Amino acid sequence: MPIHKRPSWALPYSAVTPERVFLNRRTFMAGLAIGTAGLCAPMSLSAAFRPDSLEDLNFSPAPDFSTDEEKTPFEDVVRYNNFYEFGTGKDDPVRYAHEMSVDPWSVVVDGECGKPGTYALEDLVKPHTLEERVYRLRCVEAWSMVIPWIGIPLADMLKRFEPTSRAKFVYFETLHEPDEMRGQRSLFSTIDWPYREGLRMDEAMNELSFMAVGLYGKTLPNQNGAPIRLVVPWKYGFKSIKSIVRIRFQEDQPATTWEMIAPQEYGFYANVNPEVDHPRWSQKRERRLPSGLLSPNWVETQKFNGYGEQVAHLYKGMDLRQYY
Ligand SMILES: Nc1nc2c(c(=O)[nH]1)N[C@H]1C(S)=C(S)[C@@H](COP(=O)(O)O)O[C@H]1N2
Ligand SMILES: [Mo]
Repeated sequence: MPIHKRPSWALPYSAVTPERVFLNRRTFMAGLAIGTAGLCAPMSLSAAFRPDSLEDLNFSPAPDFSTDEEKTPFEDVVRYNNFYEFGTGKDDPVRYAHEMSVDPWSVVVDGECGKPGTYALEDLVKPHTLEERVYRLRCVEAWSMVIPWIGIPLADMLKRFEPTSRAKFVYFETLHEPDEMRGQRSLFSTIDWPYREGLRMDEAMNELSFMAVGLYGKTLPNQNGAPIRLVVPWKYGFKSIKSIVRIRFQEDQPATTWEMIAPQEYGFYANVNPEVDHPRWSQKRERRLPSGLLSPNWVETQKFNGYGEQVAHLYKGMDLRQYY
């Protein structure tokens, strides 16, 4: 049996035949699970997560958009996560995200645009060449990672939907599927599901905004937001919404999950900023993973997470203490 099989959109366009376009990933994965039952995942990874089930992607490196800082090891990127749909513990996503089925997957596009509709994942991704971008990810909780993402510039994807001049914001929504997402079944959850995020249109169209479908050369693990998630590297991690099922163009600023929960602590803009502390902790530095008790690996937090050259102009004349 094949060891590596690629989703249709991972192949060069010339290699995509009509049959392959509809290649059923779930059927393939089921076959793989039986075929490799005798192999073990590395002991350091949860039994529920099988990195061998991830599929290789074709991509070209985008060095102009990538940091050459040391990458956070794969094991940390896929084991230490925030994905409240599966629980609030850092290891809940790696343990439970396999309960979410990601194939087939489609995204509803609506609102102020010329090409609304329900798009199959393949149709969103196929027209684009995948890029690899190594970005810093800075969580509002003061830890950070350096992750090699694979995906598509968000602007390139959004332009295909032909946003109208009334589109001032773009809104994103995560899958709402309590049967598959145990955090959504929890009686203690403070989140009004689905998880929601949004960007101002000029932020969405900035060259750094990225729609990721993979990391470390493979399709996204479920715990990292499979099959498609946003990556906005100059903003706190909670803006980088996972497992997206809706994209809506709108005139008004959308309500977003963390702002809805605690507006005095988390704003709509959420730009990384060491000068504006969180009400309950400092944002001046961050633990760069891997980080342990004996070697926490503190580093200085940079304004706009070090991406000021590309994005500072978006906020000219705005008081970043007011618009946090
Ligand atoms: N749907 C959804 N998206 C989400 C979250 C979440 O709980 N649910 N957590 C966010 C937060 S707080 C962070 S720091 C990043 C973490 O991404 P990672 O687990 O891939 O490192 O995902 C963001 N996207
Ligand atoms: Mo975060």
